[in-house]
Amino acid sequence: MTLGEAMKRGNFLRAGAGMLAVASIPRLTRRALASDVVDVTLRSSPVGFSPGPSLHFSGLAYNGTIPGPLLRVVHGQRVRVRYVSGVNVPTSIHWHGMLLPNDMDGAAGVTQPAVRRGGSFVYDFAPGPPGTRWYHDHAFSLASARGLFGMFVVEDPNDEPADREFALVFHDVPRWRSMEAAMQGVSAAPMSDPMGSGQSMQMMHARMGDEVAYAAHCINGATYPNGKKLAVHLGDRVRLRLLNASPTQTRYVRLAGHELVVTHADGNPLAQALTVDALRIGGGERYDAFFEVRKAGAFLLQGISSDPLESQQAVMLYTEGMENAPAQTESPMLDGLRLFTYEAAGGVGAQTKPAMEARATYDLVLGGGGWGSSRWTIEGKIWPSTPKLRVRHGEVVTVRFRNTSEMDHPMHLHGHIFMLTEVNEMPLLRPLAKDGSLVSANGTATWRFTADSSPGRWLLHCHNEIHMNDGMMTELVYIT
Ligand SMILES: [Cu+2]
Repeated sequence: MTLGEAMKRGNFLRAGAGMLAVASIPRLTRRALASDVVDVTLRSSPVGFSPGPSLHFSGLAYNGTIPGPLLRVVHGQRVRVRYVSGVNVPTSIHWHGMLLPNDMDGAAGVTQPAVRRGGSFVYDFAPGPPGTRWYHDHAFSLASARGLFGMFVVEDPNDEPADREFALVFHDVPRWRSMEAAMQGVSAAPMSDPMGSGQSMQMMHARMGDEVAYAAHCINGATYPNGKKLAVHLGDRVRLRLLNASPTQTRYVRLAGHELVVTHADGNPLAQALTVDALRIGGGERYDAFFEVRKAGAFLLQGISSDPLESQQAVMLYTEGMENAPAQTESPMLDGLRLFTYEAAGGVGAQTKPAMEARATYDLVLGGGGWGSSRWTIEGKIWPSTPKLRVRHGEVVTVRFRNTSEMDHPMHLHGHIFMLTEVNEMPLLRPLAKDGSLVSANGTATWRFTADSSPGRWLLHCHNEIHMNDGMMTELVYIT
């Protein structure tokens, strides 16, 4: 039986669902043919979600699991995903970070009608480019915040092999009342960034009103120590695929006792790998990081934040025989650590500064979000009144964001990979290929890309669910 046949017979999804509990990804055979079509059915339904004892929530799930099944193909294969809705809210599936035909993008009300309960939609495309991508609901009903998301790995046949590979989805369970309050700008939840992340106390107060409080922080559907422990061997070179699927929060992640070599940002290879102690992962972002198991023991891969519940967001790795050893942990502070930032990965240097973009095609001011305000704006407007970005096919487009608000915005562009060329007035020596980037509070960011995707309407929005639903969204429109 070929891999394609195995997948067609349904082993693909069973393997995917199993791997979520296990997190480990077995390597696929290389015999897969480019002509293979992987058939997948995703069914959404309400579920009781229990990431740990005495933690019970009502959520929405693809195929009964939160996160949804890990989808994995070899680059060159096609997928045909039949989505069937079993939930009462409008839904759709967006394939985040993929370059695909516009009508497959899954933006409800923009590229397709929303799918209603009992209805279905078939997504048929060749997943790419290779790398760590993901999929989630995109119908503006907050359904992704309730559990409709999963990782999608497009395996790159040219990647250097790892001894072991783990797919880890960081996700959070919001307190719904605080989510609703945040939509109105009157939430009392505090900011959760850890000490040393560069956010001042002053900002902590300024930001109150739009932060969301969380009832649980999870990795792959479980809180620590209820998740599956991950077995590694001394000397292993381990690849981590990390996704921050949080509706609103930036995640800081650290592996106790080890440094991480970051190789990919949003699934795309970095020009130069970066060795760090901790990663900063904005909402919707993915990072691939390698580490070498240098000593026997048990150690935690942990989310770091000032939220007291953040200790739930950890998973234990252990070498042979150390499964029940006390796990090594690290302090929840970032002070003095080498942190993955765009500036660190892309390099900033006064001497060899490349010329700043002479003139951006589009200058976009991000604003809004005052106390009691339910408006997050682009150029002072909220969706759908925001100014559209009109581009011609083949045109090189630069978009410069200036954030005048007190919160970071993880801005995301559908259907394109852009180069992040400037951050906070500093040009990057090695621009980063990404599909989203944090535009920091009162900071700037510049994207450059060629408008060579399939013609149509491509959304550009903040990936913070509150901000997107409160209006911080526009679109890129191809004109002829
Ligand atoms: Cu935002």
